[in-house]
Amino acid sequence: GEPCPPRVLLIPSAGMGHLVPFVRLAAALSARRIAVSLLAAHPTISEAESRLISSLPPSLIIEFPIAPLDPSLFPPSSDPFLLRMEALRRSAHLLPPLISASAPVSSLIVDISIASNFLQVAAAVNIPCFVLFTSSAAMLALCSVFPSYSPSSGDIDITGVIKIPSFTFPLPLHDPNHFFKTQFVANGKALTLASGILVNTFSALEPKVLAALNSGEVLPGLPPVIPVGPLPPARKQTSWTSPEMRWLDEQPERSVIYVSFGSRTAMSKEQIRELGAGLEMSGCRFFWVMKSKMVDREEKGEIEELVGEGYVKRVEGRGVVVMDWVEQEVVLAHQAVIGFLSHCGWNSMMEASAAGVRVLAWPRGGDQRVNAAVVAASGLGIWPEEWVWEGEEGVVVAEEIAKKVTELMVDNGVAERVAKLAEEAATAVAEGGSLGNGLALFGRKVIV
Ligand code: BUP
Repeated sequence: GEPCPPRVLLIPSAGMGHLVPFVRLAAALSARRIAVSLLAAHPTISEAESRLISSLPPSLIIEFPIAPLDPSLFPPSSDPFLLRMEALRRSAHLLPPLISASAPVSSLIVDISIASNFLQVAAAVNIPCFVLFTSSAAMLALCSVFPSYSPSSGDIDITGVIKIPSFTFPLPLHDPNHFFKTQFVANGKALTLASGILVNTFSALEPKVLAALNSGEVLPGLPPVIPVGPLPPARKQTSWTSPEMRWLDEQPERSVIYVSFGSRTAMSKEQIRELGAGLEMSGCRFFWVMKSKMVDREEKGEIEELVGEGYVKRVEGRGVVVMDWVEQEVVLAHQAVIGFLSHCGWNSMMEASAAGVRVLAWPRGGDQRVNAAVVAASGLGIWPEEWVWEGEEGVVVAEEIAKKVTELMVDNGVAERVAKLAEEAATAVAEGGSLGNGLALFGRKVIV
């Protein structure tokens, strides 16, 4: 029969924060008649990833038989998502035999968190390899310059472009022995091997950094940095419904604050109680996705065991609490939602800017403080910098949470700025915008 057309092989990393943007990119490429396959390693760490992969056409998936890690080399309490990333990164040598067994592959797009070894392997077999950077351009700047950073340098200051205070770095970067630091440095060093770096952001949100990444001011020798954000949802989910969505339908326009800390940030019981009390105290309507375990497979608790007996009844009508997966992009796009109390996972920030929803930033770890700084600088929202972060003792008390939630609701400056950003986000993904242009540029570089 007909020979298979060459495909772009997409190589996502562990966790929904990485899988979701890859699925969106796959849809955006397919819509432009670029054939794609998606590499998947089983079993996934979370149930949510497994469900998302199962919902895709099986013909899209290529199974990746990764090499297991030697657990004795890692601290027993290590984050399972980070361990999986390390296992994926170290399995790059298994790719060439897999590729020669499948349809011809024109190019690779690999997740930044596992990029280093894949970039080297791709160079060895002469296949163009792109990186999908799933976090902010600000984080890309940090990733680019960090390999030459020494702790005595203090804050990173790229004159006239961006300042990245060292207190905002992902915590393990301060620990010389942490394997995340080794990963991060290896990935940063390998960036110059990439044919291009696709970033899920848009120029109106991070204009200076994006320009400086492309002019060589951040790191000379970086390949083209191509903004493709905010990557739109892979499918229209207008039909998604649940009791919470029906509740949302009954709320006044732009009156509800959505509260979620992403797919892998657990919150202590003590902090959950303060947050619950704070939301109640604020008097605002709220939609709260509660999470007390890092991996969803372990989430078995009862809402009231965590937030206190009688809570759900007391806030009835004014607030809902769920301990389940919700279609966040649909919630954020709902007319009743005005604000988002968020950990600042980057996908969440892309969804908030596309929906014109203002953000109260409460970064909890990882890249989230760097992202929160983008939120504050761009006017997408506000960031109380002193709120408790990874590895710190204490809680943010109810009064403080109530005060900031109220502040966010009445902030007219932020309201104006967020509306403008939403317009810019729509332009970026519309016909003739940066998403289409970026993918066209990508296509020209890889297809014959
Ligand atoms: Br929780 C949750 N529904 O209930 P982030 C998350 N999401 O659709 P994270 C839902 O998962 P990293 C839920 O819309 C976003 O696309 C959400 O990614 C979706 O945060 C994604 O925002 C979560 O980047 O990942 O999960 O902490 O650590 O990689 O930032």
